[in-house]
Parts: sequence; structure tokens; C-alpha cells
Amino acid sequence: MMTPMRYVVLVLAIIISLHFILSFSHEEYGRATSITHLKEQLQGSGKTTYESRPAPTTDHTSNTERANATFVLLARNSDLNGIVKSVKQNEDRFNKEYQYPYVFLNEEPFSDEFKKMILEITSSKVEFGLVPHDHWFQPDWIDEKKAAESRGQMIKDQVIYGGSVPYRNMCRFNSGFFYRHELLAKYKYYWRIEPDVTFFCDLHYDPFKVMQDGNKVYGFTISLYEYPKTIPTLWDAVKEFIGNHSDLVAPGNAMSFISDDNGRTYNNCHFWSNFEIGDLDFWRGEAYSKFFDFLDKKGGFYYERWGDAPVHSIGAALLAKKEQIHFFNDIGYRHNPFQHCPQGDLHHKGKCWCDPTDNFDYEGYSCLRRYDAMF
Ligand SMILES: Nc1nc2c(ncn2[C@@H]2O[C@H](COP(=O)(O)OP(=O)(O)OP(=O)(O)O)[C@@H](O)[C@H]2O)c(=O)[nH]1
Ligand SMILES: [Mg+2]
Repeated sequence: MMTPMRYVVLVLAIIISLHFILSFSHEEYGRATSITHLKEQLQGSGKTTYESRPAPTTDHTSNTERANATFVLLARNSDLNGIVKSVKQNEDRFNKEYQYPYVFLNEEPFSDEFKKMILEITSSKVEFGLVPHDHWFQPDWIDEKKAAESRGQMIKDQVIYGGSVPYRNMCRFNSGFFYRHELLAKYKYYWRIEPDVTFFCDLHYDPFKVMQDGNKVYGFTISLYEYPKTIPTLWDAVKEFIGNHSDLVAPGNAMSFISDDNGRTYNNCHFWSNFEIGDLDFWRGEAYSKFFDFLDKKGGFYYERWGDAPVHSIGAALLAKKEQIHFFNDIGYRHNPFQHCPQGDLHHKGKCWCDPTDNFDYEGYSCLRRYDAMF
């Protein structure tokens, strides 16, 4: 006869044996029930800066086929409607096939509503990150009196966003900090997406693979002239940098895209950075890091209103070979008030829904001709 105590011991022994058998035979079970995992569950993940949803288990494409890449979206909670429009189109035109992950960044925590809406419209892995304070806000060493005077003058001169400090924080963050965020550390390529943009065409290939296979560092769809009033001393700073660091300037670079007199003056051409597909390692590398630090110390992000578009464009044009900058001609794209609408065969292939006659490529204010002329 077995006493009740013996029953309890027997049942416990069976449960423990089953646990060990399952731990060895089923990797997922072992991971889920490991002491470390249970400890993490009790304590939280230990990361205070972000929350995330893991990659889907029904991944259509194997990791070996995909590039090491992510979408990056900097946004405020109030940008939710515009962000949802952009992400939904990105999913429909491209990403539902590939399921590349998303990283959302904000200097304030994302609201539950924001996170819920995003998770509704993609089944990809999504991470929500907080921008570290020092990567966002105006540094203490900036002379606020001087900065305020400049903002006042720009308001008088009706410079767009001329009076805005948050806009300047955003431009500086995008110029020199986004690629250092811990959530991006594991990725090599990124695709920047903004609120309220339009993707017109179906993409039948993986642009990240184009970057990877062609050793590209920067991809664009629209290029145009910067407002000179936002960057009065930027080119002087760039020339000083080139003078001090000629070794960092790439041979065969794209100087002729940004200067018509071999570097004496800036022609204000830049790639429109609200769309970017780029190599994070290029921004994180020695040449661009030194370039950004040098510009940052000049204070022009606050004393003027240097944008991330000219800063990225000049950096890519000078510190990479011109062939490493790629025009994504078949990506139909709009960020108000301009759009790139693929022409002819490309329009047909992508089943694009933009009006081919509404195309910025060779309008007077576009810089695409200068890009074409390099090749
Ligand atoms: N978290 C956060 N994101 C911002 C802030 N300002 C701008 N952004 C984001 O930064 C990107 C660029 O800002 P936009 O306001 O679109 O700037 P823009 O493209 O020059 O101007 P628009 O013509 O208004 O689109 C977008 O992804 C915005 O959502 C801010 O203060 N905080
Ligand atoms: Mg925008």
C-alpha cells in the first residue's frame, strides 16, 4: 500500500522527469522555463528604454535571404495618424512579403494607443525606443542668447521652422545620433520613414539587398536645393573639415553633386532625407563620426538651422564613392509637396498609381540632373 505522501513524491518525480525530458528535447520549452527567463519575467527585462514585440514565427523569408536591416521611424505621439498611413502603405507595397522589423523612436515614451495601432497593422517585429536625453535636447554649451537671437531673426525672415527648437533637436538627432541608438546597434541597414508619406508602387525586390550587394551606403528618391538661409556657414565648416582631414575624403566622391566649382562653394543640392535607405555602419564609421562631431561643435544646428538632409548629403557625397550613392528610381514616393513618380516601364512594372506627369525628377528645383551627370 502506498501512503498519500508516497503518491505526492511519485507525482513530483514524474513532473520533474517530464520537465527535464522536455527541456532537452524542445528548445523553446527549455528557454521559456529557464531560471534566467523566469527571473527576467519577475524583474522585467532590465531594459527601461523600450518595449518590443518579437519577430513573427511565420516568417516568409529565411534569415539568410534577408539583409540585416530595419525601418526607422522617429515620431511624436501626435504623429500617430500620419505614421499609420505611412506604415500601412509600406506593408502593402513591400514589407508584408519581407517582414523587416520596425524601430520607433521618440524623446517621450510612446503612448499605449500609439503602440496598439502600430501592432495592428504589421506582423513584423516592432521595438519602441526612448531617445536618450543628451541625444535630443539642446546642449548646455550652446549660448542660448545667441541661439534665441538667431531664431528671432529667422522668424522675421519667414524661414520655415526658423523659430522652432524641437525642429532643431530633431535635425541634430537625425544628423548625428539616431544610428547610435541601442535598438539600432544590431542592424547594418535602415530605411527611414516619415509620417504622411505615400508609396505609389509595388516593390518586387529587396532594396536592402541592393545596398548590400552593391556596397552602397546611401539611397534616395528625391533631391533638391536647400534654403540657403538655414545654412549660412555650413559650407565654411565643411571646407575647414576637409582642410583638416583630407585623408578622410573618399577618392571618386560625389563632390560634383554638391559643388559646381570643385568645392569652393556649395550649390545647396541635397538628397531629401525624409526618405533614406542607408548603411548605419557608414554613419557610425570614423570618417562620418569625425565629420558630425566637427560640425556639431560649430553650434550651427542651433545658431543657424542646419538640416539633417544637407548634413547627411554632404557627408555621403564626400566620404563615400559616388557609386555608393543609389537612386531608387523604381520607388514611387511622395512627401509633400514633391513626389517621384517612376516613368514608362518602371511605372508599369510597379503598378504605380501616381500620375506620371506629376514627377519632380527634372523640375527646375530638382538636383537629379547633377546626380545623373556624375555617371
Ligand atoms: N519624437 C519627435 N519626433 C519629431 C519631432 N519633430 C519632428 N519629428 C519627427 O521627425 C521627422 C521629421 O519631422 P517633420 O515634421 O516631418 O519635418 P519635415 O519633413 O522637415 O517637415 P514637414 O514638411 O512638416 O513634414 C518626422 O518623422 C517627425 O515625426 C519631435 O519634436 N519629437
Ligand atoms: Mg516630414
